[in-house]
Amino acid sequence: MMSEHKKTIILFNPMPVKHPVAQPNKKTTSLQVPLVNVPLSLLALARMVRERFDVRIINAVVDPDYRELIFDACDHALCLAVSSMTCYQIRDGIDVCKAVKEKYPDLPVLWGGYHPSSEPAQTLESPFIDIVIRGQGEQTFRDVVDRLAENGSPDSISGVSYKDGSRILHNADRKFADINTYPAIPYDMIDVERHVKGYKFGTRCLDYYLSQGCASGCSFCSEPVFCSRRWSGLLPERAVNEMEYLAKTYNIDTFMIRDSDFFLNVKRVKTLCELLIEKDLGSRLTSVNARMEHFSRIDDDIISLCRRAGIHEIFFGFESGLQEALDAMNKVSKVSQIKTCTQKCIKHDIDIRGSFMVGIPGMDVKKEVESNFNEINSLICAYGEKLEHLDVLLSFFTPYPNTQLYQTSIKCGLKPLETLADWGDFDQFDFKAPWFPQEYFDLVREFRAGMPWNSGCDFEEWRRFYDGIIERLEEIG
Ligand code: B12
Repeated sequence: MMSEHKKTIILFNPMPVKHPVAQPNKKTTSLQVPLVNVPLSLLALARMVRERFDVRIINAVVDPDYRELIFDACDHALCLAVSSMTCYQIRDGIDVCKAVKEKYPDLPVLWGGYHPSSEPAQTLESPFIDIVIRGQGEQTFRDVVDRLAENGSPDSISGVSYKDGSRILHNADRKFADINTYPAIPYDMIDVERHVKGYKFGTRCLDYYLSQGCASGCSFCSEPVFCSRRWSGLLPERAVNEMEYLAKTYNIDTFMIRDSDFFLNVKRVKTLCELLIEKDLGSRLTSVNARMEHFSRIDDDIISLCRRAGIHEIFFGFESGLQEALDAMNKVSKVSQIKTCTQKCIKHDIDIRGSFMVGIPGMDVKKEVESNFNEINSLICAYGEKLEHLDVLLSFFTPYPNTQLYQTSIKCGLKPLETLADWGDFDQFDFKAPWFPQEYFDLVREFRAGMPWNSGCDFEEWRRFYDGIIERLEEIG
């Protein structure tokens, strides 16, 4: 069927940040947080409806004229579907939907993704949003667009919240699905060249994921709110075939792995690695997420296998050098596991990207800051002159909707965020919690700016800088 006979579905990924913020890593050629990403969320939905609808994928990060593209598609559209995390995407998404609703008041506007899934009722209180799809989107989205195509309402479709006049209704949750039941992510629906980026080990890096969800219950994280600690992984054979296809079709040398809990099933990881070795793709896997309590217990044989299969970099959410903070985050991990993981990675020539945060509500701030500085310094000392093999991200704790630590933050003085727009305008960069004193806040920023990847300093310069910072920390309070 020609596309003009099909109804149009507009899939939109708003800008995640107000201004480009990607900082170059001064020890490698990569950006700290590459903004250009394959819109995996939109492609996951598009694969379910592409046969029957004319699907337009609009990604603000690579389409600077995204507003015009959206308006051009609205005339005969069935719906506008927006994906949003808790960040500036909300503000950009609201602005676009407001403008669209002014011109096309009857065009159904759907929102999905982590933010609307965490706060469905508050999201629907926005006058520019009609339907929220909670959790995994694939099947629910397909059911909703089919219903819209018949001019029906989304009542009884599980996983949906919607407006009926002035009432907001929530249908039952949808069961977490096995991602093997869906077709492959349709990379052919985007211009892949515009999404290929340089990353550390190579020049042609592409985003890919092979599991969804997370089984852990960290109290600061949106993942348990989003998927109720469910997890589903692609069968190893399928994942490896997909990677082989992508590597060959698009000449990809590096896959940036977007899973939240890659090492959850070690037996599966082993099979996957054996298959990757057998295929000999020559591709590297980077940013592979590992939980330190799992990784610190994995046998050396398996880690060596991972390295041979192409795993060159692991991302650890170390989160804190203070045990009380890890406990408050419900991390189920020990500070000592940071060292164990580091030693294992150094032994097997796997780089580390590790993230830490300060500002957890209820902590003794001085102790918290000091422990984090110490732990980061220990990591830097473990790598010495080889700092291009390490990258540390240090941020301030930011409350996310409906998480346990959001509730704790309110008790500790955070003003509740009462509307969708509040979340969109909430400055998550360097969130300054009311319980976090300004002088510590400034010192943490100075420490972060001085870290080798941000300042470009060498190991000796770092040691001098660190001693100076610790002296200043002692003087506070
Ligand atoms: C890639 C990624 C990014 C990319 C951009 C992604 C994008 N959408 O534009 C970048 C690197 C820019 C990014 C940025 C941020 N990210 Co991010 N990111 C991810 C990551 C690793 C993968 C997302 C992904 O593509 N997954 C695969 C797709 C298929 O899954 P999905 O996005 O969940 O989509 C499914 C459902 O959510 C739903 N769905 C999604 N959108 C829509 C839309 C509609 C209409 C429907 C019906 C359904 C639907 O259906 C999809 C299929 O099931 C996730 C963690 C994870 N594993 O998911 C974190 C994650 C989404 N990010 C997160 C956060 C917090 C951020 C930041 C806001 C903060 C930060 N410091 O990281 C920043 C933004 C500001 C900044 N500093 O740049 C949180 C979200 C929490 C929340 N409440 O929003 C996550 C879950 C990580 C975490 N556990 O904390 N991120």
